[in-house]
Amino acid sequence: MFDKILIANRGEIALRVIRAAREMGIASVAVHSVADADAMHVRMADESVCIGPNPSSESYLSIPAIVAACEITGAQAIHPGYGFLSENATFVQVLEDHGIAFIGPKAEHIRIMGDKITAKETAKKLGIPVVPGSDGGVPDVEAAKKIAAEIGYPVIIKATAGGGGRGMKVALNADEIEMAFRTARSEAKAAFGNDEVYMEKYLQKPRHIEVQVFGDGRGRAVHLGERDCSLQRRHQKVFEEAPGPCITPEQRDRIGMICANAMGELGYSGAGTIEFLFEDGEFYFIEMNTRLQVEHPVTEGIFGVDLVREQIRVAAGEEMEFRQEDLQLRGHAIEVRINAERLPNFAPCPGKITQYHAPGGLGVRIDSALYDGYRIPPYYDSLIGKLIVHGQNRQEALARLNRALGELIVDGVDTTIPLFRQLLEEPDILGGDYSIHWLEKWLDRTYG
Ligand code: MV4
Repeated sequence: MFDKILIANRGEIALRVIRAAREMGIASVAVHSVADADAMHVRMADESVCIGPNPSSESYLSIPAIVAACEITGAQAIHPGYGFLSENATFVQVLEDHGIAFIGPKAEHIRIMGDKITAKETAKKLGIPVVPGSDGGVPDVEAAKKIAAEIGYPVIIKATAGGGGRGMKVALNADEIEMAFRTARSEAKAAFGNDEVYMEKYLQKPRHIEVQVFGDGRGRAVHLGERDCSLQRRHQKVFEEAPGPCITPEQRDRIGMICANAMGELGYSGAGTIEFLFEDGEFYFIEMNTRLQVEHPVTEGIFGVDLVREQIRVAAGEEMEFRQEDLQLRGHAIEVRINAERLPNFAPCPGKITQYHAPGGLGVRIDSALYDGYRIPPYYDSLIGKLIVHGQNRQEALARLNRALGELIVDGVDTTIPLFRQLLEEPDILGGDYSIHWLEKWLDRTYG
């Protein structure tokens, strides 16, 4: 096992990794930008290194600065958290060249899943159900028209290098396809420097269901059920729950085993998430995330496992601590993302925290790097904390969430907390009856 690991991230996820390391008797090294000198992850780690100025491009994204910090402190491995360098195959390769372990998947698997066409081809080969669509890239408008006629309208055109919703265009009928194709291509070129696009049947009212997988890198892999992350605004998740309120135990076992077997065959290592659109009882693969996700605590809640500890174990070459039959789903968990943002536009709202009080009690977890008097810098993501609740069933989890939100105090900046109090009064939310478009429609209705 490692003696010391470096965390190439900041905020709540850096704390999450430091906590797992500490429980394992592993020393932690924090890295930080100038603006983050007073940040909680720096205070909580055993050691810290300033790696550069405020812009992430010169600090949290700087591979040379992070490798240097690792060599200076003697850390044997790096946990990337999410975002930043977590899905950067070049970074993983550089670490390997320097004899530093990466706490995450193999560079090859990050690369495969980073290219959406290759990801989909790979998924299909491994027996994972995919959305009907083009076989690979669509070269021109003529080809787009032909394929759309075959699969039927509406269709969606996506950037190969995209993901997370950027560079997508919908065509409802043949009149719209030329425009959609040209726009998607030029936006893809501008955003990713790669104008390749592919096409899929457009699903009109799906839910976003993602399956948590975990592999030992040597052919054994398990699944830890699904999360429903349909409540999103502009492709940013705001509310996540597990298990999915509309997924039956049979559906869970079936898609879960398909995913686990696929990851075993791939030799996947560590935590991963396979994203599906779910409509009319069918799962359709859209992409795979080769990292630990923001919403991983809801899965930890219902399975009672520590996914970060497991990531560290597997990266150190140890056996996975659980087998599929050990993983028993218990109860229901919900996470809400506390962002420093001002409604109705969700404009980032950095500033000084004048008062912070975290809720507690049975089934309540707060993952946050906030403290009284903390100054949220304007340079990074607006996520300042996550409130995660667990209950014996969905109804209990909802009541507990409402209770915990009532105890939570974050003063000095605007946050998304009031949004969640409002959402918990909506019959559709209480009933679990929502699709990927529900939140944006509700926001339009509520705030105009
Ligand atoms: C789709 C789709 C409908 N049909 N693909 C958006 C993010 C990216 N991960 C995939 N996305 C979508 N792909 C087909 N064939 C609708 C979306 C989509 C969406 C997906 C998940 C969560 C929220 C969303 C909001 C708008 C569109």
